[in-house]
Amino acid sequence: QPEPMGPRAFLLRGFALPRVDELLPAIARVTDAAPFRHMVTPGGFTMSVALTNCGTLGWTTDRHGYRYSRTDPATGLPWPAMPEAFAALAREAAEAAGFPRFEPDACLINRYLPGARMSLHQDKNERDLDAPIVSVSLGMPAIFLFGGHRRSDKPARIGLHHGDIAVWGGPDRLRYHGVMPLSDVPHPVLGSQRINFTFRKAG
Ligand code: MD3
Ligand code: FE
Repeated sequence: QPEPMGPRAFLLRGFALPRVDELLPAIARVTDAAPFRHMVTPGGFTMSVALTNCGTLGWTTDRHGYRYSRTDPATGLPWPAMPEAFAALAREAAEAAGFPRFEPDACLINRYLPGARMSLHQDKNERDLDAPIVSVSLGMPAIFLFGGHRRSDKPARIGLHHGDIAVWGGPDRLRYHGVMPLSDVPHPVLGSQRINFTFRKAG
């Protein structure tokens, strides 16, 4: 029973809950090999969100710009492989939202501690803007800002909770979006953090 947020944007409340027990050890395997780190934006700001990646391509930023890279800039090694439990969940969620045959090659994992936020932005570093983006939220709740096609469009506020999956495609793929500063409402399993992972077809 997907909740529509836009013509091709859907919120699947609790869709990941049956998979959390597989997802958490898979996340731990990724972050053991490629730990969360705070990256610097081209504007010179250190992001409050810490991130890592798995899959063939990983999203990175530094003073020179945003890009997808096959290797972790911290080690020069390839990003950890995408766990099979991740890929399967992303395909199922995309299918439930009307995007069959989604084959993500990139998974960006964001970690929010209390106070961390993400300002309004568009995701447009991916080559194939026709493929959807699938995002999974775990841990503390967040207020997601879902805007329009201009930065000045007033965003809707949507609560994202542990286990929720959102899928964005078509005309909704390029909407401005962000996350309000996280309040500290510890989660019974994950404690004082929120983990969000987004699946994309980047290459
Ligand atoms: C809506 N992450 O990593 S995920 C990002 O919760 C990012 O960490 C947020 O925005 C987070 O780029 C939100 C949901 C998301 C991702 C891509 C979108 C929402 C989107 C693209 C278009 C519209
Ligand atoms: Fe984004």
